[in-house]
Amino acid sequence: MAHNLTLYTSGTTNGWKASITLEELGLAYHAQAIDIFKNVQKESWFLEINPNGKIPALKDGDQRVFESGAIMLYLVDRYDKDNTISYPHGCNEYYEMLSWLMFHVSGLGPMQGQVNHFRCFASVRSDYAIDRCTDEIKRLYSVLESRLSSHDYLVGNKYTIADIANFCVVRVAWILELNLDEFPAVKRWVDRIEAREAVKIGVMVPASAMSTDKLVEMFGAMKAKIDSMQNSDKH
Ligand SMILES: N[C@@H](CCC(=O)N[C@@H](CS)C(=O)NCC(=O)O)C(=O)O
Repeated sequence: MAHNLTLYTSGTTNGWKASITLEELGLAYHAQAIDIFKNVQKESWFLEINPNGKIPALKDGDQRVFESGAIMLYLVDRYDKDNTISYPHGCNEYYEMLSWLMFHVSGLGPMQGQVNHFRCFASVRSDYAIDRCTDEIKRLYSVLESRLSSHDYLVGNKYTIADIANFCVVRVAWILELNLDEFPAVKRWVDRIEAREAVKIGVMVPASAMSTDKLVEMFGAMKAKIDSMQNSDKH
């Protein structure tokens, strides 16, 4: 099928969901790096593509698609005719796949974003906020654990976009100091997905994406800064 794909992205969990999906489908695309630290995603030309002012965003010819979950669904609807990483519309597994995708986009993804914020980016230290979000994240990981302890993948026994979406945040659980040894089935699933060629390439998109070693260093420094602050919670 003819296409003209540009992915606007940076090397973050949400960006990886789109780049891994494109790589898994073997699609040719142009990756345009967006420097979110310079707020390029809030510029008017970008808001024409994603009115929500966040990466990732996709253009396919005249079609724009924003929100990582919508981008993944668009790509498999249009280009995964053999259902290599998806299920056909209407079957039971299709709705199971949607369920795990929504679990991610409305629960795990945003909650991990909140822990990241309070643990690394906040200008004050709030142990209450960190603990509250971390408890919820642990609960969500235990939901994944219970599913993956009896299945290799989240839906049926096939790797799909539901796995890609959830994997992209779980692979950086170390940012939150979550020990995946507490979730052994999740850990095996992360290792299984991390070993895929398309995943190895997708997590290094765009070309400016940082390696895991660099990310560990950067987040380590941010966490040390928060640790050095006094807890600001009022008692
Ligand atoms: N719900 C959005 C979240 C996207 C998102 O939060 N992107 C972050 C990078 S991971 C971003 O663009 N941050 C910069 C900003 O919020 O201005 C999605 O799933 O695509």
